[in-house]
Amino acid sequence: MARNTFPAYLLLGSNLGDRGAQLAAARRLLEQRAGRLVRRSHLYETEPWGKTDQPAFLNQAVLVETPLSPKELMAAILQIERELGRERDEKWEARQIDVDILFYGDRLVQEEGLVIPHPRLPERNFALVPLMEIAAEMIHPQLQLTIEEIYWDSRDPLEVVRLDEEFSND
Ligand code: PH2
Ligand code: MG
Ligand code: MG
Repeated sequence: MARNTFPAYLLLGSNLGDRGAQLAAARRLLEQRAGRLVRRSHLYETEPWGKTDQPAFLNQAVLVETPLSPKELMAAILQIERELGRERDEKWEARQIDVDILFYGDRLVQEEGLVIPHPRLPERNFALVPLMEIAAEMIHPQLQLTIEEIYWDSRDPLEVVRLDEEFSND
């Protein structure tokens, strides 16, 4: 019998090494371990948010239909990040790969090390713009606004540039 699955919206990011290849590797491993990747945005080149003296990021939003619980999904993500060479040092340091859970259906999760929906989403165009491409009408379960409306309210000035299909690595 097929297990129930849940729609998890993830944001992939990389600003060290071969950024496009690392995002592609993360998508492959997510598909193998977390569930079917049913939607994905274009890649976006984004100015670094928070700690600004670091290289530009590539970011991408994806939708995974996952049978995993939020905790299991987070564990799978941490393992994938480790395998792709991520070393966790300082907060917001440059990284080969970062995979953040933005939404897990309309579930609210507040645990040590895992808060869903992602609390900083409304302040971050590098997440809102890719997510808007695949889920503009989705309603944020706490804010009761669509992703598009949250983006209209965003005051983040940083630039987010959509790349052409040919940069997508597959
Ligand atoms: N991730 C961060 C901090 N800053 N800036 C951009 N443009 N893209 C990111 O993915 C990003 C960031 C923390 O994870
Ligand atoms: Mg992050
Ligand atoms: Mg992260």
